[in-house]
Amino acid sequence: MYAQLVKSEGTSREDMSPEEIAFQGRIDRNEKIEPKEWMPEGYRKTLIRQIGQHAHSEIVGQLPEGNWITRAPTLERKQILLAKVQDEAGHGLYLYCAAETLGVSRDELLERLHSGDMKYSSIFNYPTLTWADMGAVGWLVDGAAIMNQVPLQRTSYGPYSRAMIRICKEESFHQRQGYAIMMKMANGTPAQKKMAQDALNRLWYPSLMMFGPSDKDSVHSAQSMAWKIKMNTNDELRQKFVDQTVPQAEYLGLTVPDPDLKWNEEKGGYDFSEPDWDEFYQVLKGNGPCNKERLGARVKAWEDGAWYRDAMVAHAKKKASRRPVAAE
Ligand code: FAQ
Repeated sequence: MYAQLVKSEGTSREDMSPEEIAFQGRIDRNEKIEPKEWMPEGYRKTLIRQIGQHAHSEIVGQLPEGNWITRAPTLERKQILLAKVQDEAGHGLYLYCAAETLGVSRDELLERLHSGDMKYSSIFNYPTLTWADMGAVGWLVDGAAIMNQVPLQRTSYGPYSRAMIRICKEESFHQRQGYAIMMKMANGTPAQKKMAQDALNRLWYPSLMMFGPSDKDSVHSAQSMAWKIKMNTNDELRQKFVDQTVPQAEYLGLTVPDPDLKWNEEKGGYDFSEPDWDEFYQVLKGNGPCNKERLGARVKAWEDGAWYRDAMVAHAKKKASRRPVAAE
């Protein structure tokens, strides 16, 4: 399996240095790699890319739901949504900390997000138009996030895998709160049920895109799986997500917007239509429905907070200069 994986990336065991071979041995034995230990430069860079993008996704991911905090239908729903959005901020912070252990600063990661050099998940470039979208985001988006993140609890980099353990616990609560909203809407008035169906129609394919391009087009999967930075391919996780979610949609009495969706007895899973990959790549290029708005909101928040960061640094410097020097 390993030889087959690295072949597609053009690296073979013969091209590896003794350190790289020893490192791969540790990965193959499921040992965790810790921050100060030797690692190949490519491993470090891939982790910074993936963990950094994951952190940015959690932070930008607050915006579509933040949009509904002031319009939640009841006080209870408002409290739950506030807690969920705050959790996403916390996830972003754990993940930035994990990335920092690889020698990149948080300022640099944010600078790269704001300049468009680093990505965040495509899903957050879609709008949340009705309250039912709060249900669909929790159910589908957090559901897809968990499907991807549960295996990442076993990822080879220690700080990332430990961050994932806590994050997954919170994401499970998020997924359930989303499904609870969908149950309420789907069993409510005909107008509410229609809103729930509309949210599913709009968010189904963008949720499938969260798993990344199909395996044949995934540029990083082979090497990332050899290094156990990724534990599954994009298509494997997408299939598992569809198999888990379709019965949940049926229970709600809603229809997945895919005329070709069909149970395949032989493979023990659903056959389903691929998302529109042209749309996916357009969103990645910055041309999705909300890319400009989302990035604009993050850049504005950064710029508006400059005075506060400056004040904190000035205060810390002043305090340090007043610290008494220890007597000789
Ligand atoms: N969006 O070769 P691959 C959440 C890029 S957390 C944007 O397959 P890879 C919580 C990819 O970066 C959601 N870009 O890449 C929440 C690469 O471009 P690059 C985030 C995407 O890394 C819920 C290129 O395409 N989760 O939702 C996407 O091996 C609710 C080629 O792709 C994570 O980040 C995409 N969907 O596999 C928050 C989990 N897919 O970098 C608020 C960790 C691919 O070369 C509310 N990440 N690209 O320029 C991963 O597992 C992987 O990075 C994948 C992509 C699976 C996302």
